[in-house]
Amino acid sequence: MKKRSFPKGFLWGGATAANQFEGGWNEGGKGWSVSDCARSHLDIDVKDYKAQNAVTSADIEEALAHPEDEVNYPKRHGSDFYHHYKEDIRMMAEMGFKVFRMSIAWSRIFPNGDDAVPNEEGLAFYDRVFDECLKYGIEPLVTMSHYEPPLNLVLNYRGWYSREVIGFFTRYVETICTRYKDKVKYWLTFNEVDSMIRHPYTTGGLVEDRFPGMNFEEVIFQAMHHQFVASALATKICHEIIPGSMVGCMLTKLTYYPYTCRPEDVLMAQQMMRSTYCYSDTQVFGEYPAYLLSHFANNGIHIRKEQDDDAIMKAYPVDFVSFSYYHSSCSADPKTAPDDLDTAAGNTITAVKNPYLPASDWGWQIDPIGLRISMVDLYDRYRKPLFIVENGLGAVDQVKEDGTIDDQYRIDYLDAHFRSMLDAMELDGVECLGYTSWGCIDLVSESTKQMSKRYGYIYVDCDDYGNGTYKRIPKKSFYWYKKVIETNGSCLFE
Ligand code: BGP
Repeated sequence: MKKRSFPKGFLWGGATAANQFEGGWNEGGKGWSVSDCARSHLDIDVKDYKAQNAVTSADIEEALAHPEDEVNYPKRHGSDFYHHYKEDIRMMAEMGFKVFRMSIAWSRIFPNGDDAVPNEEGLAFYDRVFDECLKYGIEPLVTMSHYEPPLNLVLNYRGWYSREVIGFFTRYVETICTRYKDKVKYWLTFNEVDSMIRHPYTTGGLVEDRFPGMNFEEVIFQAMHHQFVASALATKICHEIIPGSMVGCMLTKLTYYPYTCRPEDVLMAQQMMRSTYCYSDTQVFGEYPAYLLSHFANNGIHIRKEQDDDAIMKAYPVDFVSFSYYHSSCSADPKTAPDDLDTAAGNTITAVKNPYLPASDWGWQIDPIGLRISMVDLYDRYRKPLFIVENGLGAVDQVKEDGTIDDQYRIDYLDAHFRSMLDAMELDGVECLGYTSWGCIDLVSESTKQMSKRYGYIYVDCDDYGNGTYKRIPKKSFYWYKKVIETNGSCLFE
């Protein structure tokens, strides 16, 4: 019997993001980004995402007043990739990575976002990083904006609500595509474009108290519109400057199951799935889906557009659909469901708990079959190649006496998800370009700002307070993933 393996050329790798991994936050000419003001709240329940991610103008003032504080602002140091990039990329090459997903910190290139000229030191840093990758035959997969808008755009333009930010973004995109046209061919525009609705500050640079008396949902959708236009223009620019380049959108794949077969719960699950699909629909089909327009009409949301916006969005849709998948969730119609249903945490969401699934230490419900369901759904919906750019298990890892780290639980999670991924490709006909494990090297959690929520194949000696040597230690999963890549997945079926 033919041994199962992934298609030839499948892009195995790992994923990071500057705001959580890079560090060097105030070095090399980099300006403040929104994430440099994202304080950790280790005293707040990790499942209370609203509290974890709420940022006010006062919070920003507090952060600005303490540029020396890297304890309460862990994203400022991340895993210090800025000073460890050669070693990190060498270790990725040791695992056999074909692709490395990372983001460029916008404020390292345009420190204030509205600068007339780019910061050469910033451009040179990423030149060195991409050269290291290509030295080992690793393709960079670059996210143009991953929770890193320059803070100045928040303070003086009210973030993506301002139409001018489209121009600042396209200037940034023109700069990085021109500079790296011979080094980077895979690009993503905005990380989890849908997340602006859940954390408008991190994704859109929107601070509610700067919009007094305004309908904040309308503010968010206006900012989202500007990002949709900017994403289409970024796709156009990238294709023009880098022939053969591929540009993807990036979606938080939140997969919901109806809690019961009661039609109300089935409808609820469908509506919840649409609450993220509406953003990828817009970037793939180049127009707002009817149900989002209905939502606008039924909720008095009016989007200001300029004359060419619709034509631009229609003319430059994305080439592939990338997404993050960590867990699945249940949903039930509150009007008919019992009011004592257990809840479960998820990726910046809280949902109804699925009694059939185990959960991670952070309450995210582990569901490898859900990955196959998600891939089939997305491929059937869009008929464009997929790319899984985030998946993994956030867990507490312990360094044993002998200096090793036995993360068999992470191997088990990934093994099951890889099998499911291959089922979707081999049995359901889904086209998937590649897979990059989230946090392939331990980094700062987006939602809780913890280092202790570790995802990596490589451990970083740093705790939730920034204490440590930042030494890198391969975990048991490092050697397992190396074998998976070497055998293109066939070792999973031995
Ligand atoms: C996704 C983000 C990543 C990463 C991931 C894991 O939404 O794109 O940046 O943070 O979630 O979430 P967390 O870091 O909260 O565990």
